[in-house]
Formats: sequence, structure tokens, C-alpha cells
Amino acid sequence: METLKKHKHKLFWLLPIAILLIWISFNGDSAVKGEVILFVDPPQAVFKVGDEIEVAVKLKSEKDVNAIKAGVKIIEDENIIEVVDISKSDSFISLWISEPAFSEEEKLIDFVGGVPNPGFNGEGKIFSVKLKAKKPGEVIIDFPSAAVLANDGKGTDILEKKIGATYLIVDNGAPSPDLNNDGKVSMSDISILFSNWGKVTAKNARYDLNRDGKVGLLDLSILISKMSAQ
Ligand SMILES: [Ca+2]
Ligand SMILES: [Ca+2]
Repeated sequence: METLKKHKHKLFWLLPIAILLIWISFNGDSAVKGEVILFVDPPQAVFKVGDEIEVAVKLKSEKDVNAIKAGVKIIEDENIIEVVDISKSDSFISLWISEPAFSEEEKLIDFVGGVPNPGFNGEGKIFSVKLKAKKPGEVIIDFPSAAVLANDGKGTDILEKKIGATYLIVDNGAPSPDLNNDGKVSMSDISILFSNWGKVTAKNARYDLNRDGKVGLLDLSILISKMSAQ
């Protein structure tokens, strides 16, 4: 009798815990499904001077949306990148209130677009932009303003996330292992390499000798091979 009572006691507690777990898992699912994200594809990349870069502005939504408006800002130092072309082919937007256009002065691409009933859901392209890499440096693409409205008859702004992009433009051709430009490859160059160890950024791109996106062991090996040759 004692043990049965104990089991009954356990069941009494397990049932509400099970219900709670089921409730959490259902709600977790709906949160993921409801995500509405405006993003730039690719989110990160390394390009060489002279390269043409195809960048797409996309939307991912699990809810029906019918109106989108955004500003896409290109943040860079003077003339690192040039906007060559803007294309609306393959866009899920069929009603352009204001077509994507680039303002040279503001470094901004603005647009306003709509999708007729029942609206759009899924993942799709809004427009793409072709950029030309002109000088080494870092380029950031961001959304200073954006709104994504639901096809719910009320125009609720349901945009949850804006994800921009960071591109690195590096010099064309193989960089010299003489990192301090003193005419020889020596311990001081190895020391410079070590102080720039890690993922490539605009600051240490010069030290990525094999152009693989990081300053690391392979670059050290290249540097040492040039050192012993002298
Ligand atoms: Ca040197
Ligand atoms: Ca490297």
C-alpha cells in the first residue's frame, strides 16, 4: 500500500510537467515559424580588387506579407566599391511603388514594393546589386530603415530581424612576405605576423599571404620558407 501511494504521488506531479513540456515545445516551434528576416546574401565574403560582386537583398517570412519598404546603406571608406547595376529580375515583388535606386550622395538604395493577394511567404529575392571592388578595405551593408507589412488587412509591421553584410576587399596578387618592407624576410616579419594572427579584417589583410581569409600557420610556413631561402 505504501509503494502504490508513492507512485500515485509521482504521477500527480509528472502529468503537469509533461503538459508544460508539450506547451513549451509547441510555442518554441511557432516562434521559429513566425520569424520574418530581411537579409543580405552573402553575409560575409573576401573579394579581390577588380572583382565584381553580386549581392542579393532577400526576405524570409513564414507569414504572408504584402508590402515592403527599406533603405540599404553601403558603408565604406571613399570609393572602395562602385555600384555597377541593380537588377529586379527574379524578384517576388511585382508591384514597384518605388524601384530600387542608388543615391551616390547618401550611398543608399531605397525601395518600396508590394505583392498582390495572398501576399508572399517563404524565402525570396527582392533585388540584387552588382558591385565592383575598386580598392582594398572593408565594406558594410546595413538596413538603416525597413518595414515588412503583413497581409492581415491592418498592415501590421512584422519585421523581426535585419541582417546586413561585411565584405573585405584585398589587393590583387600575392602579398610580399617582407611585412615591414625593410628589404629582407627576418624574425621581425614573423613577429608582425604573430601580432596579426587570426581572422582577416581590413587591418590585417596585408598579412594573409596565401589569401585564405585568415592569418595563420600557412602564412607562417610561407614566411619561414622565404626566410631560409635568403
Ligand atoms: Ca622584413
Ligand atoms: Ca592565410
